[in-house]
Amino acid sequence: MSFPKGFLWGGAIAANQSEGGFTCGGAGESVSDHFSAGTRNTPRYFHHELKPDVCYPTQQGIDFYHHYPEDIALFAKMGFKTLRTSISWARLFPHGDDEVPNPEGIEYYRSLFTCLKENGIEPLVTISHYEIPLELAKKYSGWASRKMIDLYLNLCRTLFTEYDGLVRYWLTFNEINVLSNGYGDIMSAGILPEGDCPIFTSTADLSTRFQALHHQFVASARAVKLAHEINPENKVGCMIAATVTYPYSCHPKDILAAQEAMNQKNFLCGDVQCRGAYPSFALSWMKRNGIELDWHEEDAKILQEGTVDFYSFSYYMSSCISTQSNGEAGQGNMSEGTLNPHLETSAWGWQIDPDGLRYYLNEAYNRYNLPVMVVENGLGAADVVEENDQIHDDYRINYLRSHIQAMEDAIEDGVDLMGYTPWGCIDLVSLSTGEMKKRYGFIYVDRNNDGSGTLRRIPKDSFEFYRKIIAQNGLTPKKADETAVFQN
Ligand code: BGP
Repeated sequence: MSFPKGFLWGGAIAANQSEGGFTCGGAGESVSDHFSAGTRNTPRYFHHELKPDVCYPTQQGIDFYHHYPEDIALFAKMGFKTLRTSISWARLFPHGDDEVPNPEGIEYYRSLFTCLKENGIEPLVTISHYEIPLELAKKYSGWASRKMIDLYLNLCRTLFTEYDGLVRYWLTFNEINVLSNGYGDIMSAGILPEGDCPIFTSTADLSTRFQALHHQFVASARAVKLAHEINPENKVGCMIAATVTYPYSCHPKDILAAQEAMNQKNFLCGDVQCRGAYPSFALSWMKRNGIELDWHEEDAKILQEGTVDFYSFSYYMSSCISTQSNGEAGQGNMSEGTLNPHLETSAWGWQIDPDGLRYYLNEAYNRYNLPVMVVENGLGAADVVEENDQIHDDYRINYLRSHIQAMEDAIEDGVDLMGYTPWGCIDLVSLSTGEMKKRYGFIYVDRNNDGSGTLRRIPKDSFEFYRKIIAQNGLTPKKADETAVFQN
């Protein structure tokens, strides 16, 4: 069994981590433009006012804003069929609530999407990827306000009409479950803390956070409906951060804890977006926690009518849950838990688990019966540029190979998998740490944590590995001379 014909092989990036072009061409500021640089052990901060001596890596990213033709040419060389990228809302609507969009922003994305199409690459566009206009966060407290729904719909209408015929695949919100999981107040909801604080801080109370999530659900459902009305060919997906949680032991209490975590962390959002209603475990949990959502009369119908066309998710790692407090704590950007003694851990503390990908693909497909797409996956590692611009990233090749094998196995299990876009196909700024040093790419970008560097692009060994995978549509080598790279 191998990958279906027409499988969408590609890569993923996001505007806030790659684009740069801070305030260029009339763009406004995003909340993420105010995230300082951090490290694995020092948190990134949100600063209300920019400080002169602080590096804000989002503002420069990898300067994809100016380099995209060169970068797209490299993606085409690898044979990409799709590129997942996102738009910066503040580039299109500098204040977030402007009556008309910024023409320079509109033309920028038109050229970007046209360039992709000319290179035979289908754009897959995330409408909101940790990128909220700063003014909306300040003025309305972001998604805490219902007002955001109409503003988001205004953005969507602009996108669906301006880029009709250029873009067919859309994702409404990146990792929408970061709000239910308690990490997304600032970066996903734009609910700003009173003072400066680490970007993953949750300052909103539970009711405010779940109200913001509810607003995003309603906005997403309306966007799906609108996309279909404007062009029935449009395909719109949800995007969930797959938070694979295993029971640490066979103690029945651990099994129950893992089930609850899987429900709460993954299926709550997936059920609303794929099935069109809150699952009963979520309603019951909210009741127990005193959360009373402000529902408008039409919300239930909107959710029901705006279910997504496909289910997409990010997957990096798994973790365990224990009720017996006998394990060691794990790390991750948006998941934690107990360390799994059977797995290896990346240099940034994330546990590498290709079987977890197969497991989650089966869970998601069997639950929703919708086509599934893995829109983020990869290994963050520090690469070394050796003599003659050689970058031997066999650790990354091994990671990719094992996860591609897991996808092949899931297809054999019966999963309808439509595509794979590994994260950070070109090096970019890390979301959790703000570092450049934590690299995911097939293409190295000469840029350092402090913002220095020439921005030169250099293909790594994984570039050729992935080119071959795409050329032969999967792992199984078709020709004898293509086997070498598989024996690393
Ligand atoms: C996901 C985000 C991405 C990306 C990725 C890797 O949660 O959607 O934006 O950054 O994680 O995380 P990091 O950059 O922290 O290594």
